[in-house]
Amino acid sequence: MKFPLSAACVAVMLLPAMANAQQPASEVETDVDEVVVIGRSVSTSLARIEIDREMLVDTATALKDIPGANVNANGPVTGIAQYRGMYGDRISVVIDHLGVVSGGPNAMDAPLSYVSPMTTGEMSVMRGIPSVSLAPESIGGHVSTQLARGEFAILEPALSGFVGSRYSANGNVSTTAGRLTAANQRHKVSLLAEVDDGDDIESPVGDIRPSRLHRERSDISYEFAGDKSTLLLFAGRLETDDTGTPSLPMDIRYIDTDLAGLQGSFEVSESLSFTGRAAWNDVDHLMDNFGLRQAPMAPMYRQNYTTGRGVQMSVAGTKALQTGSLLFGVDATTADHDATITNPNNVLFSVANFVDVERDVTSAFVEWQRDGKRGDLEVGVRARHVETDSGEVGASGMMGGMGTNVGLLADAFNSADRSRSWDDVDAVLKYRLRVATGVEWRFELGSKTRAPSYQELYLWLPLQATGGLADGRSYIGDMTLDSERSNEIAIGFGRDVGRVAISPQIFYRRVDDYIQGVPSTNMTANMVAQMMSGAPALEFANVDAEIYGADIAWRVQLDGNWYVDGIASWARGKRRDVDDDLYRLAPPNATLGVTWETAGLAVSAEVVGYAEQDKVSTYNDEQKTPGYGLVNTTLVWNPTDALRFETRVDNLLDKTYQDHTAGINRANGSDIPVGARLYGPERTVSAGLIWSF
Ligand SMILES: [Cu+2]
Repeated sequence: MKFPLSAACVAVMLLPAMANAQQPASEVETDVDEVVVIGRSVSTSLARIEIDREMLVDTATALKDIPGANVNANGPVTGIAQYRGMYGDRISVVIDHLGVVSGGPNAMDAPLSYVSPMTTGEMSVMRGIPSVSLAPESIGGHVSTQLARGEFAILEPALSGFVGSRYSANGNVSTTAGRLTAANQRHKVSLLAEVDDGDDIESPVGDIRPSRLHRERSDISYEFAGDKSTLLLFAGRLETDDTGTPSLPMDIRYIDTDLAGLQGSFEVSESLSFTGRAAWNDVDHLMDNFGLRQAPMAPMYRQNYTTGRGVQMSVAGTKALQTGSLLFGVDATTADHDATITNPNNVLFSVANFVDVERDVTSAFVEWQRDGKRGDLEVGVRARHVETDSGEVGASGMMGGMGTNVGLLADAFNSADRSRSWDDVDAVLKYRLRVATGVEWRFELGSKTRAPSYQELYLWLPLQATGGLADGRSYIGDMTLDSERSNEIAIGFGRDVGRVAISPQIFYRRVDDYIQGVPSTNMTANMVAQMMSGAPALEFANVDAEIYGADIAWRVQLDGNWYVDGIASWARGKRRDVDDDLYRLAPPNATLGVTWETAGLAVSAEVVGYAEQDKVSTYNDEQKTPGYGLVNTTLVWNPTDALRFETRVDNLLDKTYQDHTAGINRANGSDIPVGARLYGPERTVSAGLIWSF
C-alpha cells in the first residue's frame, strides 16, 4: 500500500487500516503488486484506482477500469455502480467507510455522486465476495471511496494543498478544485472544494439534451493523530443544480445535501483496538420534466420535491490473535424519505409519492481471520435486522376515472399493514492458498442477503421512481416482499512473478427471491399505468435468478519503460423460474492498454471493446445494443514535482456508439429520438493542469 511514511500518517492511517479490518494487513502487503500509473491495477483482492489522477467528471466512470465493474449512467453525474451483474442498492458504496442516504427515489444522487473526482483519493472495489465486516448490506459488491483530505506534517507545521482545473472541449465541461491543509504532526485542518460544470455533450449523431451539469462539493475537516488514538471530524456540502438525466423521466433542478460526521479509533492495548464512526446527511432535492428538457403540455408538467435524511453509526473492534485476528462490530443506520409530485400549472394537483418512509438497519458481525504459512482463512457472519414503515399516501387534482382509480390505490395502501421487518444472516468464507512466491489461489463462498428497498415496497402509484432502473416502465411496490438471498462461489488465481501479473476470477451467484419487476395483476394499477404511460404496470416481485461470469486484470512489463495491460469482464444474468435475461447488464467488454513511462512523463493508448448485448430482458422490453470499439489516449507530464499537466483524447476515432448501460433517451427535444438508446460522446479532447504545494 502506498501509505505516507511519517509516523503521524501511519497513526492516522490506523482508521482506514482498521476499517479495512476487512482485509488483514498481511493480505495487503502480500497482495499481487499494484502499480497505479494511469487507471487500472492488477489485484486479486482490492482493485484500486487513484481517482484524483483520472480525468473524469463522474467518479463512477472509473468503475469501467475495474474488472467485473461497470456503471449505469442516467446522466453526467448520476453513475450507479454495477458489479458482476448486480447494481443499485445491491452494491454497497461507502465514503470514508460509511454509506450515504440518497435523497432521490431514482438515485439521481447515487452515492458516488458525493465524491467529486479531483478531491477523491482512492476508489477501491473488493474483488469477489465482500467480507461481512465491510458493510451492513453488500449482497452484490462493495465500493469504497475516500476524500483526499491531505497529510499530516512530517516535521515542521506546514501548509499544503493543490489547485487545479481540467477542461473538455466537448460540452465545455470543466472540473476545478483546490485543497488547503494546515497541519503539524498531530493536528490537521483541511478544506476541500470542487466545482464541476458543463453544457450539453455532443455525440456523433447530435447533442444529448439535457446532459448539462453543475455540481459544487466542499468539505472541511479536522483530524487528530495521537499515539493511541485518532479522531476525524468533518462537515461537507453538495449542491447540484440544473443537471440533465436524459435516461430518466425528469432532470435534476437541485440537490442540496449537508453531510457531517466523526470517526475515531482507540488502541486499548497492543492487541485490542476500537473504531467508532457516525455520519449524518440531509438531502433536499427537486426534479422536473420541463425545466431542462422540452416541456410537455401544461397539464403534464410535473415536479417532484424529495428529501432523504439519515444517520449511520458503527463501532468495531479488532483483536489480534496469535495467528490472525478477530473483528467484531455493531452498526445502525436510519433513513427517512419523502417525495411529493406537483404541477406548477395546477395548484390542485398533488401526489404524495412517498410519505414518512423509514428504513432502519441494525446489525452485528464477527469475522475471524487466520493467517497461515501457506493459507489464510476468513470466516465471517453478520446478523441483520431491517425495519421499514410508511405513512399514509394520497393524491388530489386528478379527474374522472383516473382520480377514482388513484383513490382506490391509495385506500388499499393506507389500509394495509405497512410496517415490515426482516431478519437475515449473511456468511462468508474465504481461503487463500499461496502456491509459491507471488502465486496464489482464492476460494470464496458466500451467502448474502438484501432486504427490499423502500421503492420496491412502498411505490403505491405506478411511477418510474425505481432507484434509477431507467427502463421507461411504471412500477408499483409490494409490501409483502421477502429478502433476496444470493449464494455465491468465486474462484480466483493470482500470479505476479517477473514481468507478468495476472488475476483471473470466475464466479457463480444463485439468487433466490431476486427482486425485479413482473407484469402486475393489479387491475387498478394497470388501468392507471396504461392511462399515464401507455403501458401496464410492472410490480416488484420475488423471482429466482442466477448470474455467472469471469473477469481478469493483467499486466506485462515489456522493458524498462513500456508495459501493456488490460482488463476483461463478462457477466451473464438469467431468471431461473422463467426464460428471461436480467436487465441492464454490461455486455462482455475488454480494455487493452499500452503505456510508455519515465520519471516525469507517461503516455498511454488504450483500445476499449464492448460486445453486442443481445442478452436482454423481455419483461420490460429492454433493447439490444450493438458492440463497438474505441481508442483513447492519455498523456501525463510532471515538469516538476509540483506541476502536473494532463491531456486526454476520448473516442479518438470519433466512433458512433451506444453504451448499453447508459440507457434510453426519455427527453423530448434532444437530437436523439425519445426511445432510442443514448449515444456516447464524440471525439473529446481534454486537458488539465494541477499545481501542488
Ligand atoms: Cu430526482
